[in-house]
Amino acid sequence: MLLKRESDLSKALRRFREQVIHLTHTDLDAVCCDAIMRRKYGDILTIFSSVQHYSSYLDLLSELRQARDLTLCVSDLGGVLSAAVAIKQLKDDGWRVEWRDHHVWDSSTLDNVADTVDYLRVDPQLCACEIVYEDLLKNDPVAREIALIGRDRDFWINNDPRSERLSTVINNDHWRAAVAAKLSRGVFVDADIEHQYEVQIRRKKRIISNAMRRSKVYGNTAVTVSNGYSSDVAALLRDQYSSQIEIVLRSNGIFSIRTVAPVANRVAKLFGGGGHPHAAGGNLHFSFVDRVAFCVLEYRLAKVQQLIRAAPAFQQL
Ligand SMILES: [Mn+2]
Repeated sequence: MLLKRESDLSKALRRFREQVIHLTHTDLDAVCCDAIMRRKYGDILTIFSSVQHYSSYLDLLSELRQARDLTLCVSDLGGVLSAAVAIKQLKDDGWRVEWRDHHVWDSSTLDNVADTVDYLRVDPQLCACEIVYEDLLKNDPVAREIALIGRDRDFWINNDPRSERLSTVINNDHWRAAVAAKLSRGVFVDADIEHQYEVQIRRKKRIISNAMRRSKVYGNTAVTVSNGYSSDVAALLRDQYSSQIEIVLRSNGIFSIRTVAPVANRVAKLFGGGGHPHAAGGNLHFSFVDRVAFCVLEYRLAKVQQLIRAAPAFQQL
């Protein structure tokens, strides 16, 4: 079952007769987590969410007060302290809660969530789908292959051409769910996926070339705007400018940051975000006025300048 909007959640949950609800991220790692969960549990209710947004889904789930035999599996989402309150409510309502992740958690959140959930595993050495594979379907060769594809993309190894194809295809929830379902049946490529890949690749080329055209360099930092494909854009910026820090902004103020030094998650944390040492994301919370000003000022906007200055300051520590 695929959740389309937040408002659909209560309806979907009422209709849902099975047991496992999967709250996960939006990238290929998350889709691979979902595929392995489906392979293990059959029909599950999946919520794909951005890192910035997922605790609002936890709040919603906890407000619905569905006191029946349900298991919430969270994967590929870093812990935030606000999540612990909602999780506590779900636990009080009798839910089972399992959380598998590979982001860097701060220790107080880790302790707090560990005390609340039934099972927690956070291992930054693996990607999330490898943790799910190891925990749930260790002896299953298809699950292993799914996990390897997730790893190939998530750790930017890019040895397996299927991982680039699949991560290109899964740029909306419909395709995330479709690919997860296919992978769960051991289908890694088919005509449907190939066709969607061609469609997406044309769109991707257009978005990336716009992003490169709008890029600027400040010292070691390359910055641009792109509403999508931030990993690809960041990698291209580094290629083109030999930069140490790459910032990819969305027009709503959400940003991705990549750093050569292991400081990306620390910079992102200053702006309400988090992630990995070399790749993280946060939010500059553009107001309406900021958005308008950003169209004119672009990277000279004060909030953007703050971010551009924050990363090199960390790097010199
Ligand atoms: Mn991941």
